[in-house]
This record gives sequence, C-alpha cells and structure tokens, in this order.
Amino acid sequence: MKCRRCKAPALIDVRRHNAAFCADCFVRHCQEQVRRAIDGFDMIQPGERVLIAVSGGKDSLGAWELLVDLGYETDGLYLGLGIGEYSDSSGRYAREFAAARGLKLLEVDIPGEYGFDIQTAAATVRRPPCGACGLSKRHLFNQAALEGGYDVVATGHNLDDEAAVLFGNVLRWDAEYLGRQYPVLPAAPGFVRKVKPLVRLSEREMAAYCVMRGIDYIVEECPMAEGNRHLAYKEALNTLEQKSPGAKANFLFSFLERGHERFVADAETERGELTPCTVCGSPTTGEVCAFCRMGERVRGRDGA
Ligand code: Q46
Ligand code: ZN
Repeated sequence: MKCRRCKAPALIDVRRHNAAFCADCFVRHCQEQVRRAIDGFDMIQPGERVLIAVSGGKDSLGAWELLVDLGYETDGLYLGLGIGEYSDSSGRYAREFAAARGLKLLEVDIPGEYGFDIQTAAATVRRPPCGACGLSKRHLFNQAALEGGYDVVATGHNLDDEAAVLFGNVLRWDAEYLGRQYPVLPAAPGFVRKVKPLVRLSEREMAAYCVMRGIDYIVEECPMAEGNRHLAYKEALNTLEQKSPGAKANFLFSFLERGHERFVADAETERGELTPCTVCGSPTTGEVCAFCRMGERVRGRDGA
C-alpha cells in the first residue's frame, strides 16, 4: 500500500476516498478536509476569534490543533461536568494539551460554580444525563463566548457523530431537528455562531490524526454514554459503511445538499418569541431559561 500523494509506504487507508496516505500526507489530508468544511459552509472568516469546546477527547483536541494549524486564533473552553474520575482525567488531558502548546484554556466547573453535577441535575429534572449535559453545554459555551467576545464557537463533532444524529432524526422524522441540523448555526441576538469543522472527517481519521500528531487524549468514553441510542445508530451506520464505503458521508452530505432546506421552515416556526432570562439574561421563550430553571430545581431539592 503506497501513499496516494508521495508514493512512500502508506500508514493508513481511507476507503471512502479510495486512498492511502503516509503520516505527513495524512495530516495534510485532514487539514484539507477541515479547510474545505470551513470554506464550503462559510464557518469562520479570516481574523475571527474562535472558542473551541474541548472535552479532552480525540475530536476536540484534534480539532483545536487543526484550527491552530490552519491559522485561526483559537482558545479552548473546558467544562467540568462533575462526572467523577472521568471528569478529573479528561480535564487533565485538556490542560496538558493547552499547556504544551502555549494555548489559552478557559474553564467552567459546573459543580463549583453552579452547585450541581450532571447526574444529580438529570435525576432532579427527570431527563437522561445526556439531555441535562447537552443543555448545560449549549448554555455555558454560548455564555462564555459572549462574555469573552468570541465570534464563533467550534465543536469537535465529526462525520460519524453528524451522520448518527441525522439517522436518529430521520428515524423519528423530526422536522424541527432536521431543519436545525447543519454544520453552521448562524448567530442570532444573544447567540454566537456555532460551527462543526470536523464534519468531513470520521472518528477513525481523528484517532489516527491524534496518533500522528502525538496528541495525548482521554480514550475512555464518558460513562453516561453507555447504552444511549446515539451509539446504536453509529453501530448501524458502521455496518453499512463496512459493506459500502462512503455510505455514511453520502447519507449526510446528500441531506445537507438536497434535504436540509426543506425542513428549515419547520425549525423556524418552532422557535417562538425570545426574551432575556430574568436570572442570567440569555434569550429564552419563558421567564427563566431552561439552564437556570434546572439549577434552581437542583439547589431547591437540596434544601439550599
Ligand atoms: S459528556 Fe455529557 Fe456526552 Fe457524557 S453526559 Fe452524555 S452528553 S455522554 S458527549
Ligand atoms: Zn438563565
């Protein structure tokens, strides 16, 4: 197996591109895929300040490295979720990555600053942990970006993640979510733009990129992820991909090119009128935003 570009012995093959690469050319391939995603979807303009959400895993640390490689001014934000040993060690990976490269890492510790952890919050509001976690992440990343004057929040969602989310949305024909599923969510009053620069790279490519760039990342998955539907969707798509390389990318990108637009109106009609949350000022459809309501209920439950 030879590298497609330089004909040196190849280290990795990427079946959906029908190509193999040596280490250097593979790193360049990853950079090109991110460049294509950023330019193709108008994710980031030159000179904009980017805040990347980092979890200590391969995708977010790899995405940070790729954005810096491509010349974007990018700081990281790590959220402490209070998920026991997993949170302790993921935080260490994020800090070590930033320190070794002289990059700026902001941190928000949810238990320390808001008085609850994700599991307790989820149990109190009777939501799955990932629901309470996703709500907290969306809220706190946006808030940190607004406070820090960042133009855009980037996340490490890769091709596999996006295809799995699409699969779930299609299984339910959830028109509102399908209308919002796009690698760029534009800015709106009180919301910064959100982008997914890894949308053209698979999970396997990100793991290989990290190995080739010597990025040390937390390999264990969050313990809360176990058994969730998202993983089952990924497995189903992997089975298809195995039989038909490129199926996953085709599923996602055909939707983005030809299907997404048909659902945009459904996403807009669901939105409703937004006013500032009376506690934190974030735009919300109610009086108090969902994040603040969740915090109040958890602290109330503890008798605080
Ligand atoms: S961190 Fe949070 Fe994930 Fe853990 S609780 Fe679920 S959403 S699985 S990316
Ligand atoms: Zn609020």
